[in-house]
Amino acid sequence: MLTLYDYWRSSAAYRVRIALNLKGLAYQSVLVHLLKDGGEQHGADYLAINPQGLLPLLVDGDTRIAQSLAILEYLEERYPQPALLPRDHGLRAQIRGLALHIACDIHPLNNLRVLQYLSTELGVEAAAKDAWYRHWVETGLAAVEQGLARLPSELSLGERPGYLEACLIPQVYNARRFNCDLHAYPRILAVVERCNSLEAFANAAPEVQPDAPAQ
Ligand SMILES: N[C@@H](CCC(=O)N[C@@H](CS)C(=O)NCC(=O)O)C(=O)O
Repeated sequence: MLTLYDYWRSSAAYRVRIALNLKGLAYQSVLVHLLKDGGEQHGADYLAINPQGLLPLLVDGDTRIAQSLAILEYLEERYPQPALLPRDHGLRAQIRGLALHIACDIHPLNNLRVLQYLSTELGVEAAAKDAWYRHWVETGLAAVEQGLARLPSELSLGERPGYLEACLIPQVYNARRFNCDLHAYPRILAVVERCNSLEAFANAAPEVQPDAPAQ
């Protein structure tokens, strides 16, 4: 049985939940609360299994993997069907490039510890912090929007979503949470609407996770 160290609002863990669901892989969750008692990710118990102190972490037997994209790559190699990436090498690289832009150039500027550092260590006011957040999300998604225009189909696997959508949908979830202006990204919005109507995405959504607060 696969084990995912997870938190309902972690968008990096949300990527992995989507990928697991798309592949039809059952998993059990170990919930790590990112806010309680200063954040359980900083506790000795969690650091002993993931010194990076971040979610997600996937455990598959003796294999323990940190970093959501490393996890997606592992799942793709270890459990190849159904595939998350297309067969064409050029297209695979293009898709990875877009996913990496989300995971390495947008998300890390706005993750919890960065936002906490801005306010608690640097004294950045809430309005300025929100502006910072929106700036990096909106400029990053503008590039993703252009990248989507260069793909041969609306979804990255033709009629199916995969690796790219597993990264994009959580990033848009975050963008909406922070009231980013998304009207200039019609391609992204169309992809989000299609994906969110699918079970694999609906079941990975933050608000339906076991540790999400009651609505
Ligand atoms: N590059 C990492 C990012 C992981 C990450 O930032 N995780 C966040 C939740 S989305 C986290 O654990 N934050 C805890 C913190 O910032 O203290 C990945 O893709 O897995």
